[in-house]
Amino acid sequence: MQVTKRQDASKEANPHRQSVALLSAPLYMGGKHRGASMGPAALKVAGLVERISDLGYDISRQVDIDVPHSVCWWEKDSPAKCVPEIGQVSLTLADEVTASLEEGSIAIALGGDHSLAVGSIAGASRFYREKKKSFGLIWFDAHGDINTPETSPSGNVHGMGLAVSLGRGDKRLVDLLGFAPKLDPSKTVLVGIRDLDPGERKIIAEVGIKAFTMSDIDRHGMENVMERALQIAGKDVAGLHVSLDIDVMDPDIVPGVSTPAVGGVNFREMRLALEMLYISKLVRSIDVVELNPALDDRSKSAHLTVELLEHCLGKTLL
Ligand SMILES: [Mn+2]
Repeated sequence: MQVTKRQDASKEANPHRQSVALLSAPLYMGGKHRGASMGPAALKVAGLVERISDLGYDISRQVDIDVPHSVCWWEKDSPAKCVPEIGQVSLTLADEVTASLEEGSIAIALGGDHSLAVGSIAGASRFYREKKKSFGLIWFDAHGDINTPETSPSGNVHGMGLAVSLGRGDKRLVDLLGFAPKLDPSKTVLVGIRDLDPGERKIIAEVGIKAFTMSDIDRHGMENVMERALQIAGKDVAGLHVSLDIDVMDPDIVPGVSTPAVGGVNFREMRLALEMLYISKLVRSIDVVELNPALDDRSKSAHLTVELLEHCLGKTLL
């Protein structure tokens, strides 16, 4: 696995400024659309690095994790696809996330499909575990991503990342870094779900995580939902991991995703949610996943995603 790094010397010049690590992991084997591998490049073309710098952050590291470009096949011994390849990328990403958190940077993992969360959450979990501290997770998604190889209709690992992180699924991913589970279910929250597989409903009930559906957002408003999400995931924690699957938003505004689901979050709701996360001062690591530039409309989704990420990092309207 090749990793290229560009260290930014400005951190030494401004030791008290907050820094951000940008970790590109162009995973595509977690789903059926190879275009997801172009996500990190499209976010950078849309001005991601410049916009984060303009907010006053130093970019402590930019890492491009090498993802194999051979197409993997179903294995006879597992209904989950491409597990060895995803596991290898996950290990590299986990190391980068842990190292970024150790140096005090906000770790931002740029996908790529949502199988990326297996590695990023593992890396974050190891960081808190070694410090004997706890952390919470807020996972924005149209889908549950809580399938196991047995319940998944497709075998696609991008629909299994939350289950893996909670200790369920293919052992090669569940046991990454030698410990499991990576998450405390009592501090794990799903927001925005509206498209679940039958097996996922059962698993959500069994593991006891909190799930806010689109109906909850419609009934109570995003502000209320996020207040409750922060009460759960942010209670007595040293930090929060935010896993943002951009398909949580409505495909009318974010068409560049592999698995669109109608009836999603609008731009103002998403901006509010991310502003509230910034105000909490708890966010230490972020995934931005499932942008598929091949399906986008003139980079509309990429630009909107960069704008939202800015709000998660402190951009204000006034
Ligand atoms: Mn997802």
